[in-house]
Amino acid sequence: MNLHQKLSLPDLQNWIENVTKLTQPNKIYLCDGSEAEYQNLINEMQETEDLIKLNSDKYPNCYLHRSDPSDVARVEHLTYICSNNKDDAGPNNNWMDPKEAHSKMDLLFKNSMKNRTMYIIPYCMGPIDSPYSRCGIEITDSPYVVINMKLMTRIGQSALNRILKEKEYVKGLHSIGKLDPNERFIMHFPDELSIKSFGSGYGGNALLGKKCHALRIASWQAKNEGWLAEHMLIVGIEDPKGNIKYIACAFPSACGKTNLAMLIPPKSQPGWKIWTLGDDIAWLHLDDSGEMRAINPEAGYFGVVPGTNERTNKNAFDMIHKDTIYTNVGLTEDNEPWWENKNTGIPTKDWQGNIYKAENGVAAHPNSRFTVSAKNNPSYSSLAEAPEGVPISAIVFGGRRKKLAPLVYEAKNWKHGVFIGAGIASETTAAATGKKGILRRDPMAMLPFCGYNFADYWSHWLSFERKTEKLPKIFHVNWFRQNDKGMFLWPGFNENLRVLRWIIDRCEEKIDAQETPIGFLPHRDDIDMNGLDIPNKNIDELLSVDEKEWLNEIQSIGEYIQNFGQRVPKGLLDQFKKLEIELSKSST
Ligand code: OXD
Ligand code: MN
Repeated sequence: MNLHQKLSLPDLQNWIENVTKLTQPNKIYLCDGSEAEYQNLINEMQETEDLIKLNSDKYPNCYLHRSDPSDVARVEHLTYICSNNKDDAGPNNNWMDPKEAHSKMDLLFKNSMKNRTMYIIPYCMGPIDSPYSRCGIEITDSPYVVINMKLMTRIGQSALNRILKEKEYVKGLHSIGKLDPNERFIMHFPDELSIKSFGSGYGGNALLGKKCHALRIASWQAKNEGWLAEHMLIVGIEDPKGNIKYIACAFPSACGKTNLAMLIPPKSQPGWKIWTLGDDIAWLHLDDSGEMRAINPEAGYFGVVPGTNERTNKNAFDMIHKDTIYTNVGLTEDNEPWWENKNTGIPTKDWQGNIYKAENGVAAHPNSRFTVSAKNNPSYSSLAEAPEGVPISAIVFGGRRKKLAPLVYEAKNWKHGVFIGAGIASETTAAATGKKGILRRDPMAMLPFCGYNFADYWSHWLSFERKTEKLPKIFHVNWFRQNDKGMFLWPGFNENLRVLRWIIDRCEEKIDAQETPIGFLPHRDDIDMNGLDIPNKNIDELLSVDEKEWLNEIQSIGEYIQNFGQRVPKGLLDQFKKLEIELSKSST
Protein backbone atom coordinates (compact mmCIF):
# COMPACT_ATOMS: atom_id res chain seq x y z
CA MET A 1 0.00 0.00 0.00
CA ASN A 2 1.38 3.43 -0.79
CA LEU A 3 1.37 6.36 1.61
CA HIS A 4 -1.68 7.92 -0.03
CA GLN A 5 -3.70 4.75 0.49
CA LYS A 6 -2.50 4.32 4.05
CA LEU A 7 -3.58 7.85 4.93
CA SER A 8 -7.01 7.51 3.34
CA LEU A 9 -8.45 10.73 4.72
CA PRO A 10 -8.57 13.62 2.21
CA ASP A 11 -7.85 16.27 4.82
CA LEU A 12 -4.83 14.33 6.05
CA GLN A 13 -3.56 13.70 2.52
CA ASN A 14 -3.85 17.40 1.67
CA TRP A 15 -2.03 18.46 4.80
CA ILE A 16 0.84 16.04 4.18
CA GLU A 17 1.09 17.14 0.55
CA ASN A 18 1.21 20.79 1.55
CA VAL A 19 3.82 20.18 4.23
CA THR A 20 5.91 18.16 1.79
CA LYS A 21 5.79 20.96 -0.79
CA LEU A 22 6.73 23.51 1.84
CA THR A 23 9.51 21.64 3.64
CA GLN A 24 10.98 19.61 0.73
CA PRO A 25 12.16 16.48 2.60
CA ASN A 26 14.22 14.02 0.64
CA LYS A 27 12.34 11.10 2.16
CA ILE A 28 8.95 10.56 3.83
CA TYR A 29 8.51 7.87 6.43
CA LEU A 30 5.25 6.83 8.12
CA CYS A 31 5.95 5.46 11.60
CA ASP A 32 4.38 2.10 12.47
CA GLY A 33 5.41 2.16 16.13
CA SER A 34 7.10 -1.25 16.00
CA GLU A 35 10.07 -2.32 18.11
CA ALA A 36 12.03 -2.95 14.89
CA GLU A 37 11.43 0.63 13.79
CA TYR A 38 12.59 1.92 17.20
CA GLN A 39 15.75 -0.17 17.01
CA ASN A 40 16.50 0.92 13.42
CA LEU A 41 16.23 4.56 14.40
CA ILE A 42 18.46 3.99 17.44
CA ASN A 43 21.05 2.36 15.16
CA GLU A 44 20.90 5.20 12.64
CA MET A 45 21.21 7.79 15.38
CA GLN A 46 24.30 6.07 16.76
CA GLU A 47 25.87 6.28 13.33
CA THR A 48 25.19 10.02 13.13
CA GLU A 49 26.32 10.42 16.78
CA ASP A 50 22.91 11.73 17.80
CA LEU A 51 22.93 8.95 20.37
CA ILE A 52 25.69 7.43 22.42
CA LYS A 53 25.23 3.89 23.66
CA LEU A 54 25.69 3.64 27.43
CA ASN A 55 27.35 0.82 29.36
CA SER A 56 25.22 -2.12 28.27
CA ASP A 57 26.02 -4.35 31.28
CA LYS A 58 24.78 -1.81 33.79
CA TYR A 59 22.43 0.20 31.56
CA PRO A 60 21.08 -2.18 28.90
CA ASN A 61 19.30 -0.50 26.00
CA CYS A 62 20.10 2.98 27.36
CA TYR A 63 21.36 5.88 25.25
CA LEU A 64 22.55 9.43 25.75
CA HIS A 65 21.55 12.35 23.57
CA ARG A 66 23.30 15.73 23.85
CA SER A 67 21.28 18.81 22.92
CA ASP A 68 22.53 21.99 21.44
CA PRO A 69 23.59 23.98 24.56
CA SER A 70 21.09 26.72 23.65
CA ASP A 71 18.23 24.26 23.58
CA VAL A 72 17.79 22.63 26.97
CA ALA A 73 14.43 23.81 28.35
CA ARG A 74 10.98 25.08 27.47
CA VAL A 75 10.97 28.57 26.03
CA GLU A 76 7.95 30.31 27.49
CA HIS A 77 8.84 33.66 25.91
CA LEU A 78 8.77 32.05 22.43
CA THR A 79 5.57 30.07 23.00
CA TYR A 80 2.38 31.57 21.56
CA ILE A 81 -1.34 30.90 21.62
CA CYS A 82 -2.69 32.12 18.28
CA SER A 83 -6.43 32.15 18.95
CA ASN A 84 -8.66 33.84 16.40
CA ASN A 85 -9.70 36.24 19.13
CA LYS A 86 -6.86 37.83 21.14
CA ASP A 87 -8.92 37.92 24.35
CA ASP A 88 -9.35 34.16 24.22
CA ALA A 89 -5.59 33.77 24.74
CA GLY A 90 -5.67 36.15 27.73
CA PRO A 91 -2.92 37.99 29.59
CA ASN A 92 -1.42 34.62 30.64
CA ASN A 93 -0.27 33.89 27.07
CA ASN A 94 1.79 35.46 24.33
CA TRP A 95 -0.58 36.00 21.43
CA MET A 96 -0.05 36.40 17.70
CA ASP A 97 -2.68 36.80 15.02
CA PRO A 98 -3.07 33.33 13.45
CA LYS A 99 -2.56 34.63 9.89
CA GLU A 100 0.62 36.44 10.85
CA ALA A 101 1.83 33.41 12.84
CA HIS A 102 1.20 31.03 9.94
CA SER A 103 3.12 33.21 7.49
CA LYS A 104 5.99 33.67 9.91
CA MET A 105 6.19 29.94 10.56
CA ASP A 106 5.77 28.93 6.93
CA LEU A 107 8.72 31.12 6.02
CA LEU A 108 10.80 29.26 8.59
CA PHE A 109 9.54 25.84 7.49
CA LYS A 110 10.26 26.58 3.83
CA ASN A 111 12.79 23.99 2.62
CA SER A 112 13.63 23.17 6.25
CA MET A 113 13.58 19.40 5.64
CA LYS A 114 15.87 19.44 2.57
CA ASN A 115 18.25 16.49 2.84
CA ARG A 116 16.30 15.23 5.81
CA THR A 117 13.69 12.55 6.38
CA MET A 118 10.20 13.70 7.22
CA TYR A 119 8.67 11.36 9.81
CA ILE A 120 4.90 11.11 10.14
CA ILE A 121 3.94 9.98 13.64
CA PRO A 122 0.29 9.06 14.28
CA TYR A 123 -0.15 9.03 18.06
CA CYS A 124 -2.84 8.53 20.65
CA MET A 125 -2.91 10.43 23.94
CA GLY A 126 -4.62 8.18 26.48
CA PRO A 127 -5.42 4.45 26.42
CA ILE A 128 -6.00 3.45 22.82
CA ASP A 129 -9.56 2.25 23.53
CA SER A 130 -10.66 5.01 25.91
CA PRO A 131 -13.49 7.36 24.94
CA TYR A 132 -11.52 10.08 26.76
CA SER A 133 -8.39 9.71 24.59
CA ARG A 134 -7.50 12.01 21.71
CA CYS A 135 -5.21 11.50 18.75
CA GLY A 136 -2.82 13.59 16.77
CA ILE A 137 -0.26 13.42 14.02
CA GLU A 138 3.16 14.92 14.47
CA ILE A 139 5.27 15.56 11.39
CA THR A 140 8.91 16.05 12.31
CA ASP A 141 12.39 15.91 10.86
CA SER A 142 13.90 14.69 14.14
CA PRO A 143 14.45 10.97 14.77
CA TYR A 144 15.04 11.91 18.45
CA VAL A 145 11.44 13.10 18.53
CA VAL A 146 10.22 9.82 17.01
CA ILE A 147 11.96 7.60 19.57
CA ASN A 148 10.81 9.81 22.43
CA MET A 149 7.22 9.88 21.14
CA LYS A 150 7.37 6.08 20.93
CA LEU A 151 8.11 5.93 24.68
CA MET A 152 5.85 8.80 25.72
CA THR A 153 2.68 8.04 23.72
CA ARG A 154 1.06 5.22 21.73
CA ILE A 155 2.31 5.65 18.17
CA GLY A 156 1.71 3.81 14.91
CA GLN A 157 -1.01 1.83 13.22
CA SER A 158 -3.52 1.62 16.09
CA ALA A 159 -3.44 5.39 16.51
CA LEU A 160 -3.78 5.86 12.73
CA ASN A 161 -6.79 3.52 12.65
CA ARG A 162 -8.46 5.61 15.33
CA ILE A 163 -7.70 8.82 13.43
CA LEU A 164 -9.14 7.45 10.19
CA LYS A 165 -12.29 6.45 12.06
CA GLU A 166 -12.77 9.59 14.16
CA LYS A 167 -11.58 12.04 11.50
CA GLU A 168 -10.62 14.51 14.24
CA TYR A 169 -6.99 14.82 15.28
CA VAL A 170 -4.46 17.47 16.22
CA LYS A 171 -2.05 18.44 13.44
CA GLY A 172 1.47 19.10 14.72
CA LEU A 173 4.31 20.24 12.50
CA HIS A 174 7.83 20.30 13.88
CA SER A 175 11.29 20.95 12.52
CA ILE A 176 14.49 21.43 14.44
CA GLY A 177 15.50 23.97 11.76
CA LYS A 178 19.02 25.16 12.51
CA LEU A 179 18.43 25.11 16.27
CA ASP A 180 18.91 28.84 16.15
CA PRO A 181 17.35 30.54 19.22
CA ASN A 182 16.51 33.53 17.00
CA GLU A 183 14.45 31.28 14.76
CA ARG A 184 12.61 29.38 17.46
CA PHE A 185 8.86 29.55 18.01
CA ILE A 186 6.26 27.23 19.46
CA MET A 187 2.88 28.28 18.04
CA HIS A 188 -0.51 26.88 18.94
CA PHE A 189 -3.69 27.38 16.92
CA PRO A 190 -6.43 26.18 19.30
CA ASP A 191 -9.29 27.05 16.94
CA GLU A 192 -7.70 24.86 14.25
CA LEU A 193 -6.43 22.14 16.60
CA SER A 194 -2.94 22.61 15.23
CA ILE A 195 0.61 23.28 16.37
CA LYS A 196 3.71 24.55 14.60
CA SER A 197 7.03 24.24 16.42
CA PHE A 198 10.33 25.32 14.90
CA GLY A 199 13.96 25.54 15.95
CA SER A 200 14.03 23.40 19.11
CA GLY A 201 14.55 19.71 19.81
CA TYR A 202 13.86 19.99 23.56
CA GLY A 203 11.11 17.66 24.82
CA GLY A 204 8.59 20.23 26.01
CA ASN A 205 8.95 22.17 22.74
CA ALA A 206 9.30 19.26 20.31
CA LEU A 207 7.39 16.21 21.60
CA LEU A 208 4.16 17.80 20.50
CA GLY A 209 1.90 15.21 22.15
CA LYS A 210 3.02 16.41 25.58
CA LYS A 211 2.70 20.04 26.62
CA CYS A 212 1.53 21.40 23.26
CA HIS A 213 -1.27 18.91 22.61
CA ALA A 214 -2.14 17.28 25.95
CA LEU A 215 -2.18 20.61 27.81
CA ARG A 216 -2.38 23.73 25.63
CA ILE A 217 -4.64 22.46 22.85
CA ALA A 218 -6.47 19.95 25.07
CA SER A 219 -7.25 22.55 27.76
CA TRP A 220 -9.10 24.59 25.13
CA GLN A 221 -10.91 21.52 23.79
CA ALA A 222 -11.74 20.53 27.36
CA LYS A 223 -13.29 23.92 28.07
CA ASN A 224 -15.49 23.63 25.01
CA GLU A 225 -16.47 20.05 25.76
CA GLY A 226 -16.85 20.11 29.56
CA TRP A 227 -13.74 18.37 30.90
CA LEU A 228 -10.32 19.40 32.25
CA ALA A 229 -6.78 18.92 30.90
CA GLU A 230 -4.41 19.52 33.83
CA HIS A 231 -0.74 19.57 34.81
CA MET A 232 -1.28 16.83 37.41
CA LEU A 233 0.17 13.52 38.49
CA ILE A 234 -2.28 10.69 39.25
CA VAL A 235 -1.62 8.10 42.00
CA GLY A 236 -3.47 5.33 43.76
CA ILE A 237 -2.90 5.07 47.52
CA GLU A 238 -3.53 1.60 48.88
CA ASP A 239 -4.16 1.12 52.60
CA PRO A 240 -3.10 -1.99 54.54
CA LYS A 241 -6.57 -3.49 53.96
CA GLY A 242 -6.20 -3.20 50.19
CA ASN A 243 -8.54 -0.23 49.59
CA ILE A 244 -7.21 2.14 46.93
CA LYS A 245 -8.06 5.83 46.66
CA TYR A 246 -6.89 7.91 43.72
CA ILE A 247 -5.74 11.51 43.87
CA ALA A 248 -4.52 14.02 41.27
CA CYS A 249 -1.90 16.63 42.22
CA ALA A 250 -0.94 19.80 40.37
CA PHE A 251 2.52 21.16 41.16
CA PRO A 252 4.62 23.41 38.91
CA SER A 253 7.45 21.87 36.85
CA ALA A 254 10.31 20.29 38.82
CA CYS A 255 8.46 20.48 42.17
CA GLY A 256 8.44 16.73 42.80
CA LYS A 257 5.46 15.36 40.82
CA THR A 258 7.49 12.39 39.57
CA ASN A 259 8.81 11.64 43.06
CA LEU A 260 5.35 11.76 44.61
CA ALA A 261 3.87 9.65 41.81
CA MET A 262 6.37 6.85 42.52
CA LEU A 263 6.66 7.15 46.28
CA ILE A 264 7.76 4.10 48.28
CA PRO A 265 6.18 4.15 51.76
CA PRO A 266 8.71 4.43 54.59
CA LYS A 267 9.21 1.41 56.88
CA SER A 268 7.17 3.10 59.59
CA GLN A 269 4.08 2.87 57.32
CA PRO A 270 3.73 -0.89 56.86
CA GLY A 271 1.10 -2.21 54.47
CA TRP A 272 0.74 1.02 52.47
CA LYS A 273 1.43 1.09 48.74
CA ILE A 274 1.48 3.72 46.03
CA TRP A 275 0.49 2.95 42.44
CA THR A 276 1.49 5.30 39.65
CA LEU A 277 -0.92 6.25 36.88
CA GLY A 278 0.83 9.40 35.68
CA ASP A 279 3.51 11.88 36.70
CA ASP A 280 2.69 15.00 34.69
CA ILE A 281 -0.70 15.28 32.97
CA ALA A 282 -4.25 14.27 33.86
CA TRP A 283 -7.40 14.51 31.77
CA LEU A 284 -10.41 14.68 34.08
CA HIS A 285 -13.96 13.87 32.99
CA LEU A 286 -17.25 13.49 34.82
CA ASP A 287 -18.68 10.04 34.16
CA ASP A 288 -22.41 9.31 33.75
CA SER A 289 -22.87 9.11 37.51
CA GLY A 290 -21.22 12.53 38.00
CA GLU A 291 -18.01 11.10 39.46
CA MET A 292 -14.72 12.67 38.34
CA ARG A 293 -12.44 10.17 36.59
CA ALA A 294 -8.86 10.62 35.41
CA ILE A 295 -6.78 9.19 32.61
CA ASN A 296 -3.14 9.91 31.95
CA PRO A 297 -2.80 10.88 28.29
CA GLU A 298 0.89 9.90 28.33
CA ALA A 299 2.47 6.44 28.26
CA GLY A 300 5.92 7.31 29.55
CA TYR A 301 7.90 9.72 31.67
CA PHE A 302 10.10 12.63 30.62
CA GLY A 303 11.54 13.26 34.06
CA VAL A 304 14.21 15.51 35.57
CA VAL A 305 17.31 13.37 36.26
CA PRO A 306 19.42 15.32 38.80
CA GLY A 307 18.49 14.47 42.36
CA THR A 308 17.10 11.02 41.44
CA ASN A 309 18.64 8.44 43.78
CA GLU A 310 17.75 5.47 45.95
CA ARG A 311 16.49 7.72 48.73
CA THR A 312 14.55 10.34 46.78
CA ASN A 313 12.91 8.04 44.21
CA LYS A 314 14.06 4.43 44.24
CA ASN A 315 11.42 3.37 41.73
CA ALA A 316 12.61 5.93 39.20
CA PHE A 317 16.26 5.18 39.98
CA ASP A 318 15.70 1.46 39.28
CA MET A 319 13.47 2.14 36.29
CA ILE A 320 16.06 4.22 34.46
CA HIS A 321 18.67 1.47 34.57
CA LYS A 322 17.29 -0.01 31.33
CA ASP A 323 15.46 0.99 28.11
CA THR A 324 16.00 4.70 28.80
CA ILE A 325 16.95 7.68 26.68
CA TYR A 326 18.99 10.16 28.67
CA THR A 327 19.30 13.75 27.53
CA ASN A 328 22.13 16.01 28.75
CA VAL A 329 23.54 14.00 31.65
CA GLY A 330 27.27 13.54 32.34
CA LEU A 331 29.26 10.32 31.86
CA THR A 332 31.55 8.22 34.05
CA GLU A 333 34.74 6.59 32.86
CA ASP A 334 32.76 3.35 32.37
CA ASN A 335 30.26 5.09 30.13
CA GLU A 336 27.53 5.13 32.74
CA PRO A 337 25.22 8.14 32.94
CA TRP A 338 26.01 10.46 35.82
CA TRP A 339 24.14 13.29 37.45
CA GLU A 340 24.31 15.46 40.54
CA ASN A 341 23.10 13.64 43.68
CA LYS A 342 23.16 10.27 41.99
CA ASN A 343 25.20 9.28 45.06
CA THR A 344 27.31 6.75 43.17
CA GLY A 345 30.02 6.90 40.48
CA ILE A 346 32.39 9.69 39.45
CA PRO A 347 31.81 11.88 36.40
CA THR A 348 34.54 12.24 33.81
CA LYS A 349 32.54 14.08 31.10
CA ASP A 350 29.94 16.79 31.46
CA TRP A 351 26.64 17.05 29.60
CA GLN A 352 28.29 18.76 26.65
CA GLY A 353 30.92 16.00 26.33
CA ASN A 354 33.77 18.08 27.78
CA ILE A 355 36.18 16.74 30.39
CA TYR A 356 34.38 17.25 33.69
CA LYS A 357 36.00 19.67 36.12
CA ALA A 358 34.15 20.36 39.36
CA GLU A 359 35.26 24.01 39.27
CA ASN A 360 33.44 24.47 35.93
CA GLY A 361 30.08 23.61 37.47
CA VAL A 362 27.69 20.70 37.15
CA ALA A 363 28.21 17.49 35.15
CA ALA A 364 24.55 17.00 34.25
CA HIS A 365 22.45 19.92 33.06
CA PRO A 366 19.98 20.84 35.90
CA ASN A 367 17.14 20.14 33.43
CA SER A 368 18.66 16.92 32.05
CA ARG A 369 15.97 14.33 31.46
CA PHE A 370 15.17 10.63 31.24
CA THR A 371 12.62 9.26 28.82
CA VAL A 372 11.26 5.84 29.66
CA SER A 373 8.09 3.83 29.16
CA ALA A 374 5.71 3.92 32.15
CA LYS A 375 5.58 0.13 32.01
CA ASN A 376 9.15 0.01 33.37
CA ASN A 377 8.04 1.62 36.61
CA PRO A 378 7.91 -0.92 39.48
CA SER A 379 4.86 0.94 40.90
CA TYR A 380 2.97 1.02 37.55
CA SER A 381 -0.77 0.75 38.30
CA SER A 382 -2.76 -2.09 36.77
CA LEU A 383 -5.38 0.56 35.91
CA ALA A 384 -2.97 2.87 34.05
CA GLU A 385 -4.45 1.76 30.71
CA ALA A 386 -8.05 1.38 31.94
CA PRO A 387 -10.25 3.05 29.32
CA GLU A 388 -12.66 4.32 31.99
CA GLY A 389 -9.85 5.92 34.04
CA VAL A 390 -9.86 6.00 37.85
CA PRO A 391 -12.20 7.84 40.26
CA ILE A 392 -10.57 10.87 41.86
CA SER A 393 -11.17 11.45 45.60
CA ALA A 394 -8.95 14.53 46.01
CA ILE A 395 -7.31 17.23 43.95
CA VAL A 396 -4.12 18.54 45.54
CA PHE A 397 -2.43 21.80 44.61
CA GLY A 398 1.06 22.75 45.70
CA GLY A 399 4.11 24.86 45.07
CA ARG A 400 7.64 25.45 46.20
CA ARG A 401 7.29 27.98 49.04
CA LYS A 402 9.98 28.72 51.61
CA LYS A 403 7.55 30.56 53.87
CA LEU A 404 3.87 31.05 54.60
CA ALA A 405 2.06 28.02 53.12
CA PRO A 406 1.48 25.29 55.75
CA LEU A 407 2.37 21.65 55.13
CA VAL A 408 -1.23 20.89 54.17
CA TYR A 409 -4.68 22.46 54.31
CA GLU A 410 -8.07 21.67 52.90
CA ALA A 411 -10.39 23.96 51.00
CA LYS A 412 -13.74 24.71 52.61
CA ASN A 413 -15.63 23.89 49.44
CA TRP A 414 -15.13 23.64 45.65
CA LYS A 415 -15.24 27.42 45.03
CA HIS A 416 -12.69 28.03 47.77
CA GLY A 417 -10.56 25.23 46.28
CA VAL A 418 -10.64 26.91 42.87
CA PHE A 419 -9.49 30.13 44.54
CA ILE A 420 -6.64 28.23 46.25
CA GLY A 421 -5.62 26.74 42.90
CA ALA A 422 -5.78 30.14 41.22
CA GLY A 423 -3.46 31.54 43.90
CA ILE A 424 -0.68 28.94 43.66
CA ALA A 425 2.75 30.52 43.71
CA SER A 426 6.06 28.77 43.32
CA GLU A 427 9.74 29.46 42.87
CA THR A 428 10.85 29.05 39.23
CA THR A 429 13.06 26.07 38.29
CA ALA A 430 15.37 24.94 35.46
CA ALA A 431 12.48 23.39 33.49
CA ALA A 432 12.08 26.69 31.64
CA THR A 433 14.67 29.20 30.46
CA GLY A 434 14.84 32.34 32.59
CA LYS A 435 15.78 33.24 36.16
CA LYS A 436 15.49 30.46 38.75
CA GLY A 437 14.15 30.73 42.29
CA ILE A 438 11.85 33.69 41.64
CA LEU A 439 8.43 33.44 43.30
CA ARG A 440 5.72 33.71 40.65
CA ARG A 441 1.99 33.01 40.54
CA ASP A 442 1.32 29.80 38.68
CA PRO A 443 -2.45 29.16 38.84
CA MET A 444 -3.25 25.44 38.99
CA ALA A 445 0.44 24.97 37.94
CA MET A 446 -0.84 25.79 34.45
CA LEU A 447 0.78 29.18 33.77
CA PRO A 448 2.99 27.85 30.96
CA PHE A 449 0.35 25.41 29.71
CA CYS A 450 -3.16 26.84 29.72
CA GLY A 451 -4.15 27.33 26.07
CA TYR A 452 -6.66 30.08 26.81
CA ASN A 453 -7.52 33.02 29.04
CA PHE A 454 -7.11 32.15 32.73
CA ALA A 455 -10.29 34.10 33.58
CA ASP A 456 -12.32 31.73 31.35
CA TYR A 457 -10.35 28.78 32.73
CA TRP A 458 -11.36 29.70 36.30
CA SER A 459 -15.01 30.02 35.17
CA HIS A 460 -14.70 26.59 33.63
CA TRP A 461 -13.35 25.13 36.88
CA LEU A 462 -16.18 26.79 38.84
CA SER A 463 -18.78 25.39 36.42
CA PHE A 464 -18.15 21.83 37.65
CA GLU A 465 -20.00 22.62 40.85
CA ARG A 466 -23.17 23.10 38.82
CA LYS A 467 -22.72 19.77 37.03
CA THR A 468 -22.35 17.31 39.90
CA GLU A 469 -22.51 16.89 43.64
CA LYS A 470 -19.76 14.30 43.67
CA LEU A 471 -16.73 16.54 43.20
CA PRO A 472 -13.40 15.62 44.81
CA LYS A 473 -12.22 17.59 47.83
CA ILE A 474 -9.46 20.13 47.17
CA PHE A 475 -6.23 20.47 49.21
CA HIS A 476 -2.98 22.47 49.16
CA VAL A 477 0.40 21.08 50.21
CA ASN A 478 3.87 22.58 50.63
CA TRP A 479 6.84 20.23 51.08
CA PHE A 480 9.36 23.06 50.82
CA ARG A 481 8.90 25.19 53.95
CA GLN A 482 12.19 26.39 55.46
CA ASN A 483 13.20 27.83 58.82
CA ASP A 484 15.09 31.09 59.19
CA LYS A 485 18.39 29.26 58.70
CA GLY A 486 17.25 27.92 55.31
CA MET A 487 16.75 24.33 56.57
CA PHE A 488 13.74 22.36 55.33
CA LEU A 489 11.17 21.87 58.08
CA TRP A 490 9.67 18.73 56.53
CA PRO A 491 11.68 15.70 55.31
CA GLY A 492 9.57 15.38 52.15
CA PHE A 493 10.00 12.59 49.55
CA ASN A 494 8.64 9.25 50.83
CA GLU A 495 7.54 10.78 54.12
CA ASN A 496 4.93 12.76 52.17
CA LEU A 497 2.76 9.65 52.38
CA ARG A 498 1.88 10.79 55.93
CA VAL A 499 0.25 13.89 54.49
CA LEU A 500 -1.53 11.91 51.77
CA ARG A 501 -2.96 9.67 54.50
CA TRP A 502 -4.41 12.72 56.26
CA ILE A 503 -5.92 13.80 52.94
CA ILE A 504 -7.53 10.37 52.44
CA ASP A 505 -8.83 10.35 56.04
CA ARG A 506 -10.46 13.72 55.39
CA CYS A 507 -11.99 12.48 52.13
CA GLU A 508 -13.44 9.52 54.00
CA GLU A 509 -14.66 11.85 56.75
CA LYS A 510 -12.81 9.80 59.35
CA ILE A 511 -11.33 12.76 61.24
CA ASP A 512 -12.16 16.37 61.93
CA ALA A 513 -9.81 19.34 61.49
CA GLN A 514 -9.14 22.84 62.78
CA GLU A 515 -11.00 25.51 60.90
CA THR A 516 -8.87 28.57 60.05
CA PRO A 517 -9.59 31.45 57.65
CA ILE A 518 -7.42 29.83 54.94
CA GLY A 519 -9.06 26.39 55.24
CA PHE A 520 -9.01 23.25 57.39
CA LEU A 521 -5.66 22.31 58.94
CA PRO A 522 -4.75 19.00 60.59
CA HIS A 523 -4.89 18.60 64.34
CA ARG A 524 -1.30 17.90 65.25
CA ASP A 525 -1.96 14.28 66.25
CA ASP A 526 -3.83 13.44 63.07
CA ILE A 527 -0.68 13.31 60.96
CA ASP A 528 1.20 10.11 61.81
CA MET A 529 4.67 11.21 62.94
CA ASN A 530 5.71 7.74 64.10
CA GLY A 531 9.38 7.13 63.29
CA LEU A 532 10.09 10.77 62.39
CA ASP A 533 12.43 12.90 64.39
CA ILE A 534 11.05 16.39 63.93
CA PRO A 535 11.19 18.91 66.79
CA ASN A 536 7.74 19.93 68.01
CA LYS A 537 8.44 23.56 67.21
CA ASN A 538 8.96 22.63 63.55
CA ILE A 539 5.65 20.79 63.47
CA ASP A 540 3.96 23.80 65.02
CA GLU A 541 5.50 26.03 62.38
CA LEU A 542 4.49 23.66 59.59
CA LEU A 543 0.90 23.67 60.78
CA SER A 544 0.56 27.35 61.62
CA VAL A 545 -1.23 30.18 59.87
CA ASP A 546 0.21 33.67 60.23
CA GLU A 547 -2.93 35.66 59.60
CA LYS A 548 -1.15 38.99 58.97
CA GLU A 549 1.09 37.40 56.34
CA TRP A 550 -1.90 35.62 54.86
CA LEU A 551 -3.80 38.87 54.55
CA ASN A 552 -0.90 40.20 52.44
CA GLU A 553 -0.91 36.99 50.43
CA ILE A 554 -4.64 37.11 49.75
CA GLN A 555 -4.36 40.75 48.69
CA SER A 556 -1.56 39.88 46.32
CA ILE A 557 -3.65 37.01 44.88
CA GLY A 558 -6.56 39.45 44.54
CA GLU A 559 -4.37 41.89 42.59
CA TYR A 560 -3.12 39.08 40.37
CA ILE A 561 -6.62 37.84 39.60
CA GLN A 562 -7.85 41.33 38.83
CA ASN A 563 -5.22 41.65 36.09
CA PHE A 564 -7.49 39.39 34.09
CA GLY A 565 -10.16 42.11 33.98
CA GLN A 566 -13.87 41.84 33.26
CA ARG A 567 -13.79 38.16 32.39
CA VAL A 568 -12.83 37.07 35.92
CA PRO A 569 -15.79 35.09 37.29
CA LYS A 570 -17.73 36.66 40.14
CA GLY A 571 -17.47 33.38 42.06
CA LEU A 572 -13.70 33.80 42.30
CA LEU A 573 -13.83 37.49 43.23
CA ASP A 574 -16.36 36.66 45.94
CA GLN A 575 -13.93 34.15 47.42
CA PHE A 576 -11.21 36.77 47.45
CA LYS A 577 -13.44 39.36 49.16
CA LYS A 578 -14.69 36.85 51.71
CA LEU A 579 -11.19 35.77 52.65
CA GLU A 580 -9.92 39.32 52.79
CA ILE A 581 -12.69 40.29 55.22
CA GLU A 582 -12.17 37.20 57.39
CA LEU A 583 -8.42 37.68 57.57
CA SER A 584 -8.69 41.42 58.23
CA LYS A 585 -10.98 40.65 61.16
CA SER A 586 -8.82 37.95 62.66
CA SER A 587 -5.46 39.61 62.10
CA THR A 588 -6.32 42.81 63.99
C1 OXD B 1 7.83 19.05 32.21
C2 OXD B 1 7.65 20.46 32.58
O1 OXD B 1 8.77 18.72 31.47
O2 OXD B 1 6.66 20.76 33.28
O3 OXD B 1 6.99 18.24 32.64
O4 OXD B 1 8.47 21.30 32.20
MN1 MN C 1 5.35 19.15 33.65
